This record gives sequence, structure tokens and C-alpha cells, in this order.
Amino acid sequence: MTLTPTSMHDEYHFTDTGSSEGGIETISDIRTRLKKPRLYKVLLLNDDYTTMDFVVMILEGIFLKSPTEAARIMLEVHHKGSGLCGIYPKEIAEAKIVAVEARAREEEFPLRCVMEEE
Ligand code: TYC
Repeated sequence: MTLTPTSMHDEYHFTDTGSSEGGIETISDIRTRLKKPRLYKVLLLNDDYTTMDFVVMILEGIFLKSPTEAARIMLEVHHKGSGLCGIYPKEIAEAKIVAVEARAREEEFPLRCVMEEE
């Protein structure tokens, strides 16, 4: 059985693959077991003005990267134009982007961050 997503639950789809506890499996059991959030890549974009140290600080502070990983991602963005910071459910990805751009604005850096559905 496949339940078509509704407007209230459009980020999930539900597919019946059988019950685990025996007896009658309810629709809410199926939702609890099988809801599958869409995931989004969050990417940092290069620019000519934001300092490398600030980008590393953002990657450590907002994306919880180690200093080594933060430096690696920063250099990838610097050399290739963009770089992957993490993969998150929609609301988390949106919150990371707002946090990055708010911190960048405080320092008057033009740093941009975007999301792409996986
Ligand atoms: N290109 C910047 C510089 O040379 C550094 C930078 C890296 C900026 C990553 C943004 O997302 C970025 N100072």
C-alpha cells in the first residue's frame, strides 16, 4: 500500500512494508516507522572579500567541523567556487543558512550559502 503525501505532510511519503508487532498496524504506526524526510545539501559559495579565517570559524561554529575539516572545506570553496558543508532536513538547512548570513552581515562580509535538494 502506498499513501500519497498530503499538503500537511508533503515532506514525507509512506510505504507499507508490513507490521513489526503483529496485530493490526495503524496508519500512524506506518507514519512513525517510515516517514522519510527529504534532505538538502548546504553549500558555501566563494567570494573575493570574506577572509579565510572567518570562513573557517563559520565551518567550525555553525557546521560543527573540526579545525582540519573546516580548513579543507574552506580551501575547496576558495579553489572550486563552492563546497559542501553538510546535509540536513529542510528546516535545519534553512536555519544554518540564516545563521551564516547573519554572522557574515555582522562583519560586513558578502559570504553566501545556498541549499540544494539531494
Ligand atoms: N576567496 C576568499 C579569499 O581569498 C576566501 C573564501 C573562502 C571566501 C570560502 C568565501 O566561502 C568562501 N579571501
